[in-house]
Amino acid sequence: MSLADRVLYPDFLSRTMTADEAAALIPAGAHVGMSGFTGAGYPKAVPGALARRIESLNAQGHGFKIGLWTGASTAPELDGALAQVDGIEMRLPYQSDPTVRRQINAGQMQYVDIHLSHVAQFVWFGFLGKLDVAVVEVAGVLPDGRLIPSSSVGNNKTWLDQADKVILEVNAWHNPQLEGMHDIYYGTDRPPHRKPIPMTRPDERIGEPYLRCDPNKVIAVVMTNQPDRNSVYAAPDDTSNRIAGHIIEFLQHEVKKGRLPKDLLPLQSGVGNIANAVLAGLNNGPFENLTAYTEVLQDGMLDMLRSGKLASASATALSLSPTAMQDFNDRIDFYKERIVLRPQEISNHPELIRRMGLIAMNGMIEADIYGNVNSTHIMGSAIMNGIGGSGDFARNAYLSIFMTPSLAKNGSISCIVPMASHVDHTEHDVQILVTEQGLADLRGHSPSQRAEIIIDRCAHPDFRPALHDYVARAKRGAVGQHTPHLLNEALSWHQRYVETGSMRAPAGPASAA
Ligand code: 0RQ
Repeated sequence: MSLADRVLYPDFLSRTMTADEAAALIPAGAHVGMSGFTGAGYPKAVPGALARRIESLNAQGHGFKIGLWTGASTAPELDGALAQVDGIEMRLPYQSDPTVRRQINAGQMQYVDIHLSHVAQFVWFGFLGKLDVAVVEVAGVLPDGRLIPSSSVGNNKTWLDQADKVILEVNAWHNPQLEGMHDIYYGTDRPPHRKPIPMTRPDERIGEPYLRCDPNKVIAVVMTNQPDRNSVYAAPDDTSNRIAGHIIEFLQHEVKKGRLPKDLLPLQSGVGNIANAVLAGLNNGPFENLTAYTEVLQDGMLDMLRSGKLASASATALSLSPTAMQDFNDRIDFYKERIVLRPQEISNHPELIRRMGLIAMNGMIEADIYGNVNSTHIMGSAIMNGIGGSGDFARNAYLSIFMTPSLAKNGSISCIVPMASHVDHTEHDVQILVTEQGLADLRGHSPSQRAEIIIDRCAHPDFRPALHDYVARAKRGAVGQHTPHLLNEALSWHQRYVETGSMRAPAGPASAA
């Protein structure tokens, strides 16, 4: 497929150039907003060209870096390439690239980890400074200059609107039939001019299928033909199957109690293998006619759409394995009737999440005995990925569920600890915790009641005695009985892991001291 087939706006043809020529237009120190969300829809050529330019300029002693803003995580060709040449001064929001992670944790890169629903509005508010350049991948350009989004929408509407200059990557790899799948809402505003967002159902369309862009701002159009990074999902293992089983049993119980309708409420499902396994469980489970209002659409959701268990899905990005991507392309007419891709300020909007009453299911690193959840940090200090959309959903959902295996790192770590070493979701935002051991329903329980439930239902049996022992001693030694802690011991399990490589006490499982 030639450039002329994809770029129908005649003026842009004279602005087409190579990725190297386009990258040369990005100045040092610029804030650059790039497209991309969980490995979908990121620019494939300009970031690599920019990385080559940075490498050669830095070899001449120039110290060239940019501030990099995206939708969420991208791919080795973007985050990886720029980080490898030490080209990122500051990164936001969610990332999952190993080189970026290493540089952040080495103190070489600043990382601003904000809720995904906040990013666009923080830019409109001017909280993050000026956006200089947008580099956005699209599937095509209409004769009037409007843009057909590709496999993610993320913050693209905001980047195109707010940036001084725009570089477009037109990726011919994307199925042209993506046209019409997106719903870009232009009714947002800044306070005090905000109006209610007119959506009450996940499958509702409230905007238009195209991205608007002032053609005068477009300084370069680069043609590419490269696949998205694509995710790889492990087949569900025994642990994730058991987690899925506990969640399905719980949802059935809620239906029986009349607290959920038979077709549940819209599902939000986070990233990773466990989330995907829960979707596989739901696909084989008893519920019919489900809907999803989520951030990323992973393989499990595609399976559920195909089986008919899921009637429709709203997201901001695809996050599919190569096999699922092939299936998506093969049956795009079928999926187009059932999938809507929206800007992330809409997919993650607290107003809509609260209104529609989502069932939010997200992964975590650890939880403490009182229900505080750490989604982002290892041993209190090292970033894993970022908070992503988990906070948008957890705080505002109808039901907020967090899940993890009870053990990590071959059993040397308990994912249920006396005190979380970092808190992303406070006990006030967390209603249900699940591990392969069981499910803790924390609703309506005080902190000390929660501690008993979480330890007995979720902690691994190896660590339960030490956790109970900690609570018992904390009740005797703490200054108050509401949330008893022994301040000099609360993080001792983490300290022991840092010192010895295990939270287990030398003589057995773990003791709290
Ligand atoms: O380490 O990579 O060295 O093997 O953490 O753990 O078990 O592979 O879990 O892939 O499901 O990710 C919270 C990170 C879970 C994810 C998190 C180690 C473990 C492994 C990863 P290795 P797993 P998952 C919407 C929702 C935040 C964003 C979010 C996440 C690595 O779910 O990023 O929810 N969430 N967004 O060994 C030390 C522990 C540990 C531990 C696990 N207690 N202590 N290390 N690990 N538990 C989507 C978006 O926002 C885009």
